Amino acid sequence: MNRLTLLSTALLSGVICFTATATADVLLTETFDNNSGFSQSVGFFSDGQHDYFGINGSAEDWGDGTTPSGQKGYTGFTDNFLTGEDLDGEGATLPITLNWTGIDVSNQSDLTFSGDFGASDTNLDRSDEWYFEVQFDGNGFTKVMEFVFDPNHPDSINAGFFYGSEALTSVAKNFSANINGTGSSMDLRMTIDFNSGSEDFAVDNLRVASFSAIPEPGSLAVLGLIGCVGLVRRRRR
Ligand SMILES: [Ca+2]
Ligand SMILES: [Ca+2]
Ligand SMILES: [Ca+2]
Ligand SMILES: [Ca+2]
Repeated sequence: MNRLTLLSTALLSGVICFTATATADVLLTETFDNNSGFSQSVGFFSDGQHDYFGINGSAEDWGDGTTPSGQKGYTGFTDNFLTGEDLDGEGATLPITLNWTGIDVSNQSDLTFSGDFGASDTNLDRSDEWYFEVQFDGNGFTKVMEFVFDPNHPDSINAGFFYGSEALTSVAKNFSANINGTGSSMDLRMTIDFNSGSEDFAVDNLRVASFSAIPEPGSLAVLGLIGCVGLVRRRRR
C-alpha cells in the first residue's frame, strides 16, 4: 500500500466515523432539585405516612406536610427525585399533571425524551395511569411515553407497570423514546393517576434532547489518525 492510498484510507475511515457521530443538544433537564421548572395541578402534600406527593432527597419538599414514613426506598436516582403514593389520599383531584412549557425546539430535529423511572411492582391496577405527552406550538398533546399494567397478569389489580418488556421496580431504570413532530415551542406534560395505598412512583432526570450529526473537525482529525495508526500496524506484521 503506498502512502497516498494509506492517507486516503485514513481520511475515509475518519469520515465514516464522523458521519456516525451524533451530538446532543439538551433542551430540557429536570433534576427535581426543586419545583421551579414546572407547574403542577396539585401542590406537594404529605400526611407523614402513606399518602404523599413531593420531592425526596437532600432538598425534600412535602409542601406543608412532614417526611412520609411509608416511602418505598427507591434507589438509583440522583439525590432529589419526585415521588408519590395514593395520590388522592389527602383529597387531591386525579389525575395529577405536571407541565414544562415553552421548550425552544426551533431548528431542532430528531427529538428524544428520556428519564429515570420506578414504580410499585406489586400494587398497581389496570385502571392506574402514568404517561408523558408533548405538544408543539399549542396544537394538541400526543403521547410519547406510557407505562402500562403488566400485560401478562391474570387479573386487573395489584401488579407492576411496564414500559415495553421492562418492568418498573424500586430501582431506577432509564427509558427513552423518540418524539415525533417539530415546531418552535414544545410543551411536555406528565399525567399520573395512582389512587390507592401502596401505589407509588418515582421519577428523576427527565430530559429532552435533539440528536444531529454535526461536523467536528477535531474528532475527524483524531479518528483519521487512529485509522492511519491501525493501517501502519497491520503493514508491519
Ligand atoms: Ca435528581
Ligand atoms: Ca392497587
Ligand atoms: Ca389503583
Ligand atoms: Ca386513595
